[in-house]
Amino acid sequence: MQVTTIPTRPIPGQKPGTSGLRKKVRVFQEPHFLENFVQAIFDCAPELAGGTLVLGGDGRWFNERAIQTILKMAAGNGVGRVVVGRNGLLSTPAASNLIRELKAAGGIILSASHNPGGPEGDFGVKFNIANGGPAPEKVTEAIHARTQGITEYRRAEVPDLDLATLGETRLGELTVEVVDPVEAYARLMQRLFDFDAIRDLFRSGFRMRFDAMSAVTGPYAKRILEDMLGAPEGTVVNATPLPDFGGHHPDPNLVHCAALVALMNGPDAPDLGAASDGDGDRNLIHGPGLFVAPSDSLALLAANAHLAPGYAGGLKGVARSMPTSAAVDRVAAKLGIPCFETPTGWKFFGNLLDAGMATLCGEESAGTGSDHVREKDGLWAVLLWLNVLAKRRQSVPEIVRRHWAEFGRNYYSRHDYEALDAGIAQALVRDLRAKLPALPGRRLGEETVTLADDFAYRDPVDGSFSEHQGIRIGFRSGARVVFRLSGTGTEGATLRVYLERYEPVRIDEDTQAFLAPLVALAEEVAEIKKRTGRTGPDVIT
Ligand code: VG1
Ligand code: CO
Repeated sequence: MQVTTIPTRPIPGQKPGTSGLRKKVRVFQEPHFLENFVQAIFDCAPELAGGTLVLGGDGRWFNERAIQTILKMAAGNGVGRVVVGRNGLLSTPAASNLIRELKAAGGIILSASHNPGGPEGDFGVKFNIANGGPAPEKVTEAIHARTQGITEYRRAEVPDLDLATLGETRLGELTVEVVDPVEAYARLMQRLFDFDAIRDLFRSGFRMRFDAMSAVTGPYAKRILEDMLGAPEGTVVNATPLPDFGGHHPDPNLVHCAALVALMNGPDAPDLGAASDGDGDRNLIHGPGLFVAPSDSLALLAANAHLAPGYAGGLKGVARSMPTSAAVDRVAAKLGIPCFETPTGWKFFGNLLDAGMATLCGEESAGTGSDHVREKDGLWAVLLWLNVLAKRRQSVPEIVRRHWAEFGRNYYSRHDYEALDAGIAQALVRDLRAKLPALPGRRLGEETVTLADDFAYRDPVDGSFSEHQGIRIGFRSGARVVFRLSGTGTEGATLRVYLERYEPVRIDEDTQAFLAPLVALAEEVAEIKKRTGRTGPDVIT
């Protein structure tokens, strides 16, 4: 096997964001762009040499080409074994599981998650470490630093590999194994959940629709829901992964899941509507006539997890990202377990899970997961819901309303302003930050400010410190507004405004109407419309 060393030069902008490096497909297709970043990963993770690497992606445009390139580079960099999903497919949680089961040194996951795909869409590369989780900031920072000094990369001159056939192939010293992407993951789900009870639920006439959004979860959901759990054929829709996701945003929210949402609010709604995103780590849960906000879903799952065999022993603790609502905090208080508040992005949960300090984690952005892997997991959340429904034999709306009746309701919404001029968005945040010291004690509308800061986090396990993780303005009433710039977009800047207001008794208010006074305060203090010229958010979730 011949290994070539190819001279290259640093390419600016190879800084991983909230979840890996995301760029337009055409940027990744530019000469050396992918290779530089992948070589930087190999240079910063010497444990890959001689070790096992898990490799796969969500099947979007450029997935297979990138996999062929990474295989040649793995051979050129002395990796011992690469385990790759058939046809290059692996959902993010399934990749995390394989890394753990195989005791691999790490994994490379190719995805831009909920971002659109296709030749004009987005692509992404994420490096996961041996615990199965996204590389922590100190690793992603080292990779970025490496990209700025890179001078060459190594590639074995070998032909493309057949990714459609299961089995092993040798590329010089490297062994490549093509595996069924679903098998190990399905076995893991079987260990965690009461499949018999869920099978009985479907047998009793329970109806469900799972929208795979033409993304990676199709094959997983078909195998598990329809083949193993006996849901009728056709329960899973848009089940074939397409390189352009059928032209849609594979983002499971009220805007991009319009057909499912319409069905769930119609006269013939099934008992459960669910969906997942491009790479299978997010989930949407919708009951007949009632959307379950992700922050509420996290709280509900924490309160009911003991009904599933995998969690029958109880939870060690829970964790949520800072902008996620405090609904789960109330459940933790009742259970007498700790609740951690981390910055946005799954990489901050890894240490808590590894240290056995938390069992369940979640984010307001439709991500929920547990210590079974080190990523959020869309289908896992759906199966936990099914397990709870199978045991409680109550409808989704009934379970949610009982929860609110017991704990009160954290009304919650996120307003996104997308593709803003980056300069304007950064100035908005900078000026807002400058105003913070003067805010405490000030009256805004009906509210009095009690907290105004830029969230910083010290990891309780390794002491690492992360600053500028979102501006929080908290009020005496317990309501709050959070502002942060997205770290996953590829066009201009996206401003996210997170709104939350707790109400102990009135649980039937309309969310947007209930939060309207907070929206007005957010405008008063941040001048979003005035500065951006927008009349309102692009996406409300
Ligand atoms: C968004 C979400 C965040 C999530 C991240 C990755 O990040 O807000 O909660 O962890 O996407 O999710 P940001 O920086 O754009 O707000 V996924 O499913 O896109 O990997
Ligand atoms: Co995702």
